[in-house]
Formats: sequence, C-alpha cells, structure tokens
Amino acid sequence: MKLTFRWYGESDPITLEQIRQIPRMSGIVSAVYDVKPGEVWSEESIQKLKDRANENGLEFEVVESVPVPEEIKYGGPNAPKLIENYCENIRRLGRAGVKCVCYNFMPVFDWLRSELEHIHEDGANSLAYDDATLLTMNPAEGGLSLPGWDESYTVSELKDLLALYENVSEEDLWNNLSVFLKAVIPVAEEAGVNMAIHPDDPPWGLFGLPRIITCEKNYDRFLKIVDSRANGLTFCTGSLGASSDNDLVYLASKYADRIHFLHLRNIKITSERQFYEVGHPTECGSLDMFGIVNALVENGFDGYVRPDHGRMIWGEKGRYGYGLYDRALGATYIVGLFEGIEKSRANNRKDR
Ligand code: DNO
Repeated sequence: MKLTFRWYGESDPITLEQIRQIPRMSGIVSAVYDVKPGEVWSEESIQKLKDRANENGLEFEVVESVPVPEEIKYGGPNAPKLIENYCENIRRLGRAGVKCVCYNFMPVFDWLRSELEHIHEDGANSLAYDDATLLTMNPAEGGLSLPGWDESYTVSELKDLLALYENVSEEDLWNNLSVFLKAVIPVAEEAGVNMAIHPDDPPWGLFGLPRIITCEKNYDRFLKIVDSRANGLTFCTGSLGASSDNDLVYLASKYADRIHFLHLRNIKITSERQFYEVGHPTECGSLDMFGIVNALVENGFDGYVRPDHGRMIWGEKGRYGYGLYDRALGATYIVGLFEGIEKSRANNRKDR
C-alpha cells in the first residue's frame, strides 16, 4: 500500500513540510481548487501541485476529487459537453502521472453531518451525525445549517438545484451514472488512471434525493456497468460503515481487486442512523479496522490509503475532520496495522 494524506492546497493550514514528517508518508491527495466543477483544469495548475509535492519529497498520484457537475448527475442538456470536459481532465491528470481519481455521484450534497464539535469524554471533539436532526431541516427553505458539505450555494441557488432533481428517480440516477461511466472509463484506461467512486456518506437517501453508492447490491450493479479495473472504488470505512447492514470485512474481501483507494476511519454508532467520529483504532469505535485491513491484504489489495477524518485534539482548531494531529496518529496506526498483518502473513508462509 501507499500511504497518502489529503492536502487542500496552499490555503490548507497544514503544510507539506508537516505532512512529509509523518512516518512512511508517500504522497498527497489533492485537487485543483481554482476552477468550478465542470471546467477543464489547466495543465499549469496540475503541474504546480505536482511540483509542490515533489519539492517536499512527496508524490502526487491521487486526486480527490474531480467533482462531477450536477448537470451530469441530473442529466441536463449540457451533460455531454460536461462529460467531455471531465474526460479531458482525466487525460491531463494521466499525463501528469496521476494514477487514481476519487469522485462521487451524490446529488447536491456531499458528506453530511449534523454536528461539528461533538464533545467526547476525554475532551476531544469530532463530527457527528443524527438522522432525527436532519429530518427537521428543509434545505429548500434555508433550514439547513450543516457543516459537511460545500456551502457554496445561496438559498435560492439550492432551491433551484433541488427543483432540477425533483423528477430524478433512483433509476434515472443509475442511467446518468451509466452514461458517465461508459464515456469516462475508456478514457481513464487509456490514460492509465483508475477511477475510484466514493460511497455516499451517509449511505442512504436524504431530503428526497436518491443515493445509490450505498451497499453490496448496488456495488455489484455499479461494477458491472463497465467491467474494467479502471472502474473501481474508494472504500471509505466511515461512510459505508454508518449502515450496520454493511459488513465491511466481507465487502473488503469481496471487492479488494477493484478497490484503488482506501479511506480509513472509525465511527461509534450510538443508535440507528446516529454516530460520531472517533480515533482510528478498532477499539475506539464500532468498526473492525483490523478485520477490514486483514481482509484487504489477504485479497491482494495494493492501492492508496489515507487516514480519513480525525478528531480535533490537543487544542487544534482547523478544517473539521481534516486537522493534522489525529490524522497523523491515524496514519501511524494504519502503518502499524499493515506492517503487522503483512509480516505475520509472510512469517506464516515461511513456517509452512
Ligand atoms: C469527506 C470526503 C468526501 C470525498 C468526496 C469524493 O471527507 O471523503 O468529501 O472527498 O465525496 O468525491
């Protein structure tokens, strides 16, 4: 595996100098942030990111995300042109040495949380989700104050956007995803890029909007749309694991060869559709982190890994979920997990 760390570019309070000091760090996960979704990224901006990483002894092989514009997802008239732009981004990233592109296909909202600073007993705080709180909110009327998505829409923009999805059913979303994949995956194959779709977070429909990258049945359907290794997954434990119907150890072993990017984080499920984010180790939460990594290693996983959201600890303030300290702790835990599992497997082989 290759250990990576998300970096939000020059505006990120966390520096590349800090990231490179995390033991065994191989590279950054980043994106070009100065253009709107749907536009083509300039080669200069891509190269600049790569140079900045390389100057600091880091690679730039993973992009998170090339965002899929809403019009592709709801299937508007400009979708074909926007898909062509998307393909051009993949070609450019491939030429710059990027090997893996993470994206999602969630309508309107990306990840959602109901609380930013959920206080833990030990004084740490983290993001939390409570479905009941979300159900009291109406985004179309401005009744939304959620941290977990890009609040770049005004209330009226959001209202208009939600209206465009009014008649978009789950099946329509599948169709639009299929059009997208059939155009993008052949380009990705040629560019040497593995596409890695991020699961919906949380993995259920919200505000009447469909969500489809949520469970085994839908993964099977997704992977068959274009049966190519380049049509792969970002396995995000915290997202998928929010639904206790998802058996992550089983899913990890089943899909290991199509998982290109692993987001590792743990959550504590406190009730149905209610959880908060915790430290990475298995004992801290509800997910079997050891079991997941073990299943992946056993089934030949050889992709990129990053510590996902961390808690805020030691008085750190910053981008929620993306502080330095707890993600760095998570990174060293991940390194230890992989080392322990890989070495004990190698020793077992020797003993046989
Ligand atoms: C949240 C992230 C997501 C992810 C996108 C991928 O912390 O994991 O925002 O980057 O869903 O497109």
